[in-house]
Amino acid sequence: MPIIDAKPFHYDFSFDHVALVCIDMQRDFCQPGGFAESLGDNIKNLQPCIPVIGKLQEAFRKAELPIIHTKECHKPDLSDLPTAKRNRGNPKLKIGDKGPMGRILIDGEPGSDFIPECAPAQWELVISKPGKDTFYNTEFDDYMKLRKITHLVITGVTTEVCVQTTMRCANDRGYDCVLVEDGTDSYFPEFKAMTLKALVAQGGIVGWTCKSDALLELLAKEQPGQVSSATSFAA
Ligand code: C5J
Repeated sequence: MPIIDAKPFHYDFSFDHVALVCIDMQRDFCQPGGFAESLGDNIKNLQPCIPVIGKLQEAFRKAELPIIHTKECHKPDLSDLPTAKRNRGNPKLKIGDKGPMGRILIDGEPGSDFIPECAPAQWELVISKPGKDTFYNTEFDDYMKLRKITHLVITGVTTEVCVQTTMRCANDRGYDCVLVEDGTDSYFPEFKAMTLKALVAQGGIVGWTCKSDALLELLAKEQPGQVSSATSFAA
């Protein structure tokens, strides 16, 4: 049983039942001219986690372990976009408006696509989600159950919004989640710090946090093909 150093205590899992989840590594959140900038957020604060997530993806792929990518986006006709969400914060450009990277947070537009450093491989599962919670109105839970995934290694942006929401909702559904501390970022570093603390408080009330090195060192010992092919997402 693989075990890694984590907070509030060690995290153990089986390679047959674990997946890497990469949340919303999209141009609209991480690059200039997207949704984040239209809300006045400083995208510089999201840059540190990008190479870390890239390394974790490489290691999970090499070990033939599943990776799931989410993207927060809406249908072009906005039928899955609540008016309250569209108007919240009175941004310069609202969801669905045309910006420098196409229509803001609309599925299929360049801005809603993944940044190249963290892009999915062709065979990896991509979940388009209309909310902050990856389970809301998506097939995520069905896929995880079908593949008997019980342990989620969570990365992505932003820590206290889609990442935290997804981890809490996963915890309520019985998943054991570890959030990678250097594999997540927020526009507000103080929110990131508080979220990391809150998740592991009270004996891991929501789950665990760990450093990427702990996972990378473990995975470096794994040879491709040693782990079960039952978790492969190849079509
Ligand atoms: C936000 C997200 N921050 N992916 N979305 O609106 O956290």
